[in-house]
Amino acid sequence: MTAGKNNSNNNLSKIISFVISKGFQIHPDALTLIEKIQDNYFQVIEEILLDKKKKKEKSMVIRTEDIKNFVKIPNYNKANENNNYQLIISETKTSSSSFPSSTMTKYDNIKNKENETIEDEILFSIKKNSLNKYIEKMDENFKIIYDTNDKINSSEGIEGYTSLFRSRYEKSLRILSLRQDSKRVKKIEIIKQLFNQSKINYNSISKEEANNPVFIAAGLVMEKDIKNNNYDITIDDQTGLLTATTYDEELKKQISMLAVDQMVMIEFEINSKKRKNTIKNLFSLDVPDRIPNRSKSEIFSILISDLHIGSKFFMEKEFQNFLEWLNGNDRDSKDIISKIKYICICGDLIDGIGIFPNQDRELLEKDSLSQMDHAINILSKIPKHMKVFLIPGNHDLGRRALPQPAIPKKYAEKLYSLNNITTLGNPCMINIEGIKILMFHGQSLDDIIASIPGLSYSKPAEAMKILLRSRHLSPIYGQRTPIAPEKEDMMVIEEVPDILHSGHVHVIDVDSYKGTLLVNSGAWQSQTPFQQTMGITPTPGIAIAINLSNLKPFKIDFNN
Ligand code: D5M
Ligand code: FE
Ligand code: ZN
Repeated sequence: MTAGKNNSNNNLSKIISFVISKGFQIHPDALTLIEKIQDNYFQVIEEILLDKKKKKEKSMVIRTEDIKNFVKIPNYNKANENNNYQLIISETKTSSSSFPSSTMTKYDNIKNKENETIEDEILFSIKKNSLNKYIEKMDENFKIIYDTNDKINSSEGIEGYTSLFRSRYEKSLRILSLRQDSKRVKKIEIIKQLFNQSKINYNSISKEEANNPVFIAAGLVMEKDIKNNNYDITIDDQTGLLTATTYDEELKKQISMLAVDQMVMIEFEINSKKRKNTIKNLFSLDVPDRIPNRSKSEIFSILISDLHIGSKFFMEKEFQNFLEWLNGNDRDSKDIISKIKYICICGDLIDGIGIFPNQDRELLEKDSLSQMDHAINILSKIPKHMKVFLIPGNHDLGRRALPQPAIPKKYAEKLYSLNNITTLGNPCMINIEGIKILMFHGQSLDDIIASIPGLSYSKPAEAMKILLRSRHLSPIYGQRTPIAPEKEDMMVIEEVPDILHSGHVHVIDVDSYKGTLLVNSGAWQSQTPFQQTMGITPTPGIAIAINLSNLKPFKIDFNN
């Protein structure tokens, strides 16, 4: 080990000890970041802790956002983040972005931001400090990138929604700013001032702009209006509203795929005679084409969701088959079982009560706490060396509105005593073995399937693509998906995942989009009378296993 590395380990140890001595913890990512500040770590940490105390924050963890809010860190500014982004894009151009099995060797060149040597350094210093919690986490090689549970702090009323949408707009604008053409984006208010629809203000507009009045505006979609031959779209960018029109078939199709309230960038030409703004181009945020991360060794994660324990339709026998399989040594799948280290459960663990009218007719257990006991009993049969990540769905205990906090401890004491289970909020992002998994139960998929032509319950991964394209997990506001008036919009997909895992729809579907693997992990509940009337045909009793070394998915069927 070099002298530099030793120094660095020393510093990291000191930072950890200092933070712990103050009764706090520090997220490994935050540790990496703070180490980049040359000399004033302790001052920065003191200030962050003081600020946390002032704000009466519940979380006792220092995270990267805390540090970014406080200092300008050398070598870790936006430009640097963009470089990583660029690197990923350019690598992607040379290889396929579908499932990587056949192009594996090409992946070796890509430096994984999460896997750089700094992690070894942290591990070393943490071990030296014998901080059991961290050792446990690092040995298992997982990190929680973000957990909405830590940030939930619902504000009330209209005030809350105003700041929620402002936050959505600002985060979306930050994502847009990675595009070259976004430099031309002008505020709607300014465009209106410059070009007053009827007369041009030649003092404030360049000659070129006056002769060729093409502008770009970016805002959240307010309204989409299909006329006979044309399609009107209205956007809001916090400074004003702008309506633009198109007769072009391709653009019309593009508009039909946009969700109301998602961010969009419109290039349009002003025709003052006709008093019309004609759309020339339309861009949604989307995700860049990229090559996903992969684990160094062959490790598997199981993805499941929607058990609905307590429902008459919970397929307990099939789920027991699954548990036996996990615990046993089935000869055909021995190779996989021995390599399973993680299980992600994407919500609707129990069926709950009062979730929809007359639900009690469909319940075997009519008390959600006893359903939860039953569920804990079942989860305790998962082998203890497998790490379980559990998020809530719309049937679970706790708040219903998104983002949802983790299943509250007060309803599930025993769940919290199972050491291999980590309960997280919905949505959340974890990093296991270098793979970023965005877990989201999928409540908004109902709204997306209902409002975007061509989508159906039989192919939920198609609807999941809309989430990635709009860079938002619940783009449409005001339909069936309840959204809480949080100050910050935590549903914006700021960081592009390697895997997007959802459930809710009860139909297994696997696909990929620009390098991200999309998994809807089905259910363990057979068709309910309601689903029958809706024409939803679930595909229950199947688990998805992902080989994290190449993101290859496998369906494992436990129906007999
Ligand atoms: O939802 C399972 C699927 O069935 C999901 O796509 C919604 C749909 N569903 C279920 N119950 C209802 C009601 N009452 N109204 C509309 N749509 C429904 P899950 O969350 O598992 O119940
Ligand atoms: Fe469900
Ligand atoms: Zn659900």
